[in-house]
Amino acid sequence: MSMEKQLVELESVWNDELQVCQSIEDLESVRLKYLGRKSGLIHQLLRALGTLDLEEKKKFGARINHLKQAVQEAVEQKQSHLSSGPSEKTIDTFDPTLPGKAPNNGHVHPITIVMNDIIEIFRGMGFDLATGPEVETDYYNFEALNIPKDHPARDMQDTFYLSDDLVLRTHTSPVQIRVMESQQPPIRIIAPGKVYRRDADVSHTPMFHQVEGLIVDTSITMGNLMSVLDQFLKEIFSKNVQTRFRPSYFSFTEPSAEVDISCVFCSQKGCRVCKGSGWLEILGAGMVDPAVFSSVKYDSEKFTGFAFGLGVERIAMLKYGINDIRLFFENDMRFLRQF
Ligand code: 2NL
Repeated sequence: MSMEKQLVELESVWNDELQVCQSIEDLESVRLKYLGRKSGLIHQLLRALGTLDLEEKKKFGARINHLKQAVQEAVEQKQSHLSSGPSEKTIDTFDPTLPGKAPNNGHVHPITIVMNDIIEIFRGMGFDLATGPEVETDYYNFEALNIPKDHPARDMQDTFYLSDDLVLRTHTSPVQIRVMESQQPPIRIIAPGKVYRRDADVSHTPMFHQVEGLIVDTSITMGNLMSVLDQFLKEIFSKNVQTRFRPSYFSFTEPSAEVDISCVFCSQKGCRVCKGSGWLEILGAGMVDPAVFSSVKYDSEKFTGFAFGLGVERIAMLKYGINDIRLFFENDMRFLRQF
């Protein structure tokens, strides 16, 4: 191609190429294409001058230098334009009326909600809160509660042993033993907290939450136990639920009872959840066994008391209609967001 043709071509396209640059990077590649030392198009033309005669050298040399200067100036101008503030494209497409990204708000875990509800109901009845260690000795977790060495509750299958003498507490009863050891009746406490058992399926997790309650005074009766638990269950579920007390056995209470509520899913017509019985088992309770009073050196001729224990996850599952306890601990936001 002749020098004339090449020059005309460059003169006609360089400015268009420069103007469409959107970024410093675009601009740099255009700059290299025209002004690059080794293979830039303008330097190629300058080198080609050597093959021309003197007249043409002068004529084209002046035009090429003129072009080079124009490109240099335009590149510098474009450069300062691109590096100062947002490009025209950004301004065109920025829409301040679009909604922003909403952050995830933190909120209270469903187990904490139900735990707080339970605590509030018992506080309303005059119970004080008591807490204690999650790592317990064999004595506080079992021995003081009249759970003998060969009792199935002590089985390695149910209990996390940390050593011969230390366990992860399997219930919050040891908290109540510690309170009774340190003060005389009257006692009216609830002991909420985490407990641990070697168990895992749709209704058991290795860690779960329990609330135990204890009243000790002169002349506490089974009637007191029944009225306190009846009132609690009506407050936590609905004033329409019925309660039922069935005889049971725990080594730390005598007599002992298992407490049921009328099924909250089928109003006692019989359904899958209550297995057609119309009743749901909800907690265990009883009159404190004299053997427990003797562990804490209370005079069981003078004092009587009642105690109960309930699982917070079980109550939350029944309140919210959840059929798999593990959902509480998977931290799937789609589940947790619903509460
Ligand atoms: C259950 C229900 C229960 C207790 C816990 C208790 C605590 C002391 C003395 C006597 Cl310090 N009893 N707690 C009583 C009855 C039931 O838990 O289903 N447990 C297996």
